[in-house]
Formats: sequence, structure tokens, C-alpha cells
Amino acid sequence: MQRLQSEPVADGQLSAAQIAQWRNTGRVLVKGLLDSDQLRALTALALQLFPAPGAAEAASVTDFGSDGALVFPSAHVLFNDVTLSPPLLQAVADLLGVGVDQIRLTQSDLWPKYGRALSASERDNRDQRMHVDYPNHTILHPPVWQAPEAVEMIIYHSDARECSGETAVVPKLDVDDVLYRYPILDAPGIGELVYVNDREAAEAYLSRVAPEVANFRKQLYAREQLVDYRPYDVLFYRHDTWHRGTPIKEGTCRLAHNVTFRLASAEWVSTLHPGWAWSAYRPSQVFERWLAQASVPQRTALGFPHPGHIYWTPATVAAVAARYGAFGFDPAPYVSAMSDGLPA
Ligand SMILES: O=C(O)CCC(=O)C(=O)O
Ligand SMILES: [Fe+2]
Repeated sequence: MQRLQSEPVADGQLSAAQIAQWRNTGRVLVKGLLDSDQLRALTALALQLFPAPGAAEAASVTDFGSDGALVFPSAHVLFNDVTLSPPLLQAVADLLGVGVDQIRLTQSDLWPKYGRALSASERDNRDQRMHVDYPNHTILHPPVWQAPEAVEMIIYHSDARECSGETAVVPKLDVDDVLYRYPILDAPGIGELVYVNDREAAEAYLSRVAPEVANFRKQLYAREQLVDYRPYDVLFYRHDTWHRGTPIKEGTCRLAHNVTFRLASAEWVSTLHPGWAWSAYRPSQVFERWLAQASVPQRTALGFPHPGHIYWTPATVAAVAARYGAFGFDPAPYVSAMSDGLPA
């Protein structure tokens, strides 16, 4: 099977060719984008937080995510910093062809996937059915291919040579690629088809209830490529990219960090974690502190109004500064671009 290898970024940024690859084929795998010292520290933290392979608790983890253990915003500031690191924000903006102030975070979850010999149920993610991610990220359907509204990524913290479990992706070959017929309905969990995660169970179900769909999907599996990831490679993909998770080698654990951003205008793309404000009131006040010290683009990516936004008036600047001033919030960027708050 074809393996997709990472390509270095140029000067800390995605190259024009890498951007075009994402826009045209639906995926690009890059290396060298993120700060590896910061990521190594995050790997160490994740290894402390999650059960070791073989531990009793590991055996019961059969689906996506860390169950809140490492999601944004985290008490572990390092995790927040990686989620909204400047090269990552810039890469997302470059892929979508917009300014950094036009992107919004909707997902950040770092999670362990453990190797197991058998799938535990139809909902097990051990050997996933081919799918696209849009059904549980947006309440609509992705727009036409040429107008993407979101960027998904996986930052790998493990090595495919040790744990296998490569994400499989189906590149879009050209504008008329039949495997990318629109709308995208050929997967369990869309329309009347019920959600099944396990590949064998899903394909058996589809052969029974929707043989044409099952037949179509054979071509998807035939064309999949395996993402030959190394630590800190980043796979950028989309809500309309065909892909799936494959089995992790028994006795090992793969750490992967899924991060998603949408266009500010695409309000129908859901934030998958509790709303950011829900993290205030923690005794550590870690969210308030993080927000106060974040950069302007980092705050904007959470929906905090950008300097010059009509929200900012002398009254609101003073009020927000009063709320966050104790944590070091500097209102200067919002003051200098302020509207006077009076009707024109
Ligand atoms: O684990 C992977 O490599 C992919 C996971 C995935 O696609 C999903 O859970 O939606
Ligand atoms: Fe997925």
C-alpha cells in the first residue's frame, strides 16, 4: 500500500505547493512546522496523564478522545500554547486563504489510542470504517470542494514504525474524481444510515441495507494511502476528506492531537468542547490567566473580538480590563483601534 511521507515546511511556513496540495487533494503531511522542544514536553505530560499500554484502564478505551483529560482550555498551559501556537495559526490561515483574525478554534484534544487484537464492538475505533468527519463537526454539509471552511489536523506524538496505526487517507485525484462525488453521503451515520465505527461491521451493514454504497466504498479502500507519521509530523486534512484510523500494534499506544479551526463566518461548524467561558470559575483561574496573557491572534481564535471590532468602546474596554487586569491583561491593542461606541 502507498505510504505518505512528511515533507519539510519552508522557513517555518507551509509552502505554496503544500497549500495547493491540501486544497486540491484534501491532505498534506508536513514536518518542522511546530516547536519540537515544546512538543517533547507535551509528549512527556501526556505519557504521565494516560494509562500505560497494558494497564487495566487502557483496555476500556475504545473510542476517540481523551474524555476531557487534554482538551482546550487545559489546566496545562503548555497544551493551550501548542493548540494556538503562532505557526499553527498561520498555517491554518494560509490553507483557508484568509487573515489569522478570520479563524476560530473548534477542537483540540490530545488522546491515546491503544493496540488491541480485536474490536470490542461496532462502535470500536480499532479498525475504522472509511469516513469523512463532517457529520459530527457541522450541522450543515461542507460547501463545494473549492471553498473549504475548516481545517482539521492531527499532530502525531508517536512513530508509525513503533506503533503502526497509520491514519489512512484517500487523496482527491482531480476535479472530477468520482470518489469525491457531491454531496458526500456514502458513509454510516449520514442520512438514514446508522453510525457504525468498526470497518467490518460497517461494510457488512452497508452491503445489507445499501449495496450501491458498499460497492462505491470498495474503491475508497482500494485507493487509501497510509500516513507514515513521525513524531511532530502534522497531517492537515478537511471535513470532506475520506480517511480512517487503522489498528495500532498490540502492546503499544499512539498519541495523537486532533485540532480543528473553522472560518469565523462558518458558525454552523460546532465547537466540540464546552464553551470556553465554561472554564472560568476553576480555583486555579488558569483560563482567565491564560486569556489575559495570550496574544491578540490567540484570543481572536477563541472569538474574543479583534481590535477594531464594534464591540470595543471606552466602556467595554474598561470593563474587560477590569475583569482580566489582575491577570496582566493589556487593553492597549483594543484601545488604539477603538470605535467611540456612539451611533454614527
Ligand atoms: O485515529 C486516526 O488516525 C483517525 C481517527 C479518525 O479519523 C476519527 O476518529 O474520526
Ligand atoms: Fe475521522
